[in-house]
Amino acid sequence: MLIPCLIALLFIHSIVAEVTIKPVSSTGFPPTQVENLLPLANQTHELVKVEEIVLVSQMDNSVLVKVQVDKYGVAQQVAGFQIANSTSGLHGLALSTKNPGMVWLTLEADNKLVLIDPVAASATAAPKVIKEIDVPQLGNGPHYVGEYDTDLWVSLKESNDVLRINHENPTDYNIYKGVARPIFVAQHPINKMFYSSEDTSSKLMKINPATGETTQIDVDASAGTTPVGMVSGPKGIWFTLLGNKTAGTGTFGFIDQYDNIVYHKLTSPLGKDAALLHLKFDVAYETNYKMYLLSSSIINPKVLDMVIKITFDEQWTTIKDEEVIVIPTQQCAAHRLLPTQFNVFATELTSSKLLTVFSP
Ligand SMILES: *[C@@H]1O[C@H](CO)[C@@H](O)[C@H](O)[C@H]1NC(C)=O
Ligand SMILES: *[C@@H]1O[C@H](CO)[C@@H](O)[C@H](O)[C@H]1NC(C)=O
Ligand SMILES: CC(=O)N[C@H]1CO[C@H](CO)[C@@H](O)[C@@H]1O
Repeated sequence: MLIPCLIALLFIHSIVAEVTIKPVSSTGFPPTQVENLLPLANQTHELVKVEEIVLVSQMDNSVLVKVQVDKYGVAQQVAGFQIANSTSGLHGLALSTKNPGMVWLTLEADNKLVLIDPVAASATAAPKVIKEIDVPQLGNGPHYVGEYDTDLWVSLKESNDVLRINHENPTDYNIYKGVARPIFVAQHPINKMFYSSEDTSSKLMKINPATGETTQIDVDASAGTTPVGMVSGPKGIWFTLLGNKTAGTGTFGFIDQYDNIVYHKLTSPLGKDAALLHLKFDVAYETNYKMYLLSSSIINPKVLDMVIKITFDEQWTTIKDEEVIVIPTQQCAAHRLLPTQFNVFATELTSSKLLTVFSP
């Protein structure tokens, strides 16, 4: 008699239950982070995206990783390819605009610039070499590469120079002498001059390609030290200050068309001491005024590895919002950023991971 009695009780109970359950939409959730594991390497550096493939350079073993990703940057398939020898020092990656879909690489130890077809239709298909350009004599250590019409601009990290070389006619080139050590090169959107961040001397080099004149500009020591990340952006050149081995200053700079520099200091509790290594503007920055900054433990193991999303006012003069996203794997020496329409990627130098941050 007990069992039918219990069933009857349960039945009655479920009829009168007031707890309701229904699906919810995921909008309004905080950003989700997924760390995609890459083939193990000691140094995972730069990245570009071609169609559904993210290409990632691993420098210590000169491996190019192809990561096929979904809309939010979550890996579906991963394959690594030896580029030249394990000692060739694959580092810089840049999309070609003259050859759409093709990608420039730097082989820092082999002193070569290489144009490849990444064969983006398949993650597992090996990339193909289209063109090789030797860095001219006395130049050494091609690090960053960027394509500007028929020219490549390249930082030469070992010889402390910046190289301009015509990729259609490599006998047409200039080497501009800098100081230790040119990392990035970027063209000013208004005055059209080229600038380079020289990290260990805490200077910025300005190059006038028409006259060949170069100028060294000091970073204001009261703002911070060690300029690294540098990109062309709204109204000028934007660059980050990494700080020193013991402190970050959460500061990045803006260079206007007359070389006036404005420093912006983050104010959020985690942002104010960030060690800013790299920066990128959102793909829709012209309408949403957003940029991303990367804080990295690369020279100071005590700082947090973070992606920091900044929103400016419409004049790009005042920071209106700072959103700090702490990277799950700390001490990863976070290295480069790449925003897309649906996510932002970051490479983790020492942990062989490609982070994606997105809002589902
Ligand atoms: C990383 O470097 C160490 C020391 O040089 C080496 O023993 C190890 O094999 C490297 N690991 C990878 C995955 O390349
Ligand atoms: C490192 O940077 C901080 C902040 O700018 C500064 O106070 C400190 O003196 C610097 N340390 C060294 C060793 O230069
Ligand atoms: C030093 C060394 O191992 N060199 C080799 C690098 O790779 C090329 C082919 O990509 C070989 O021809 C070299 O012998």
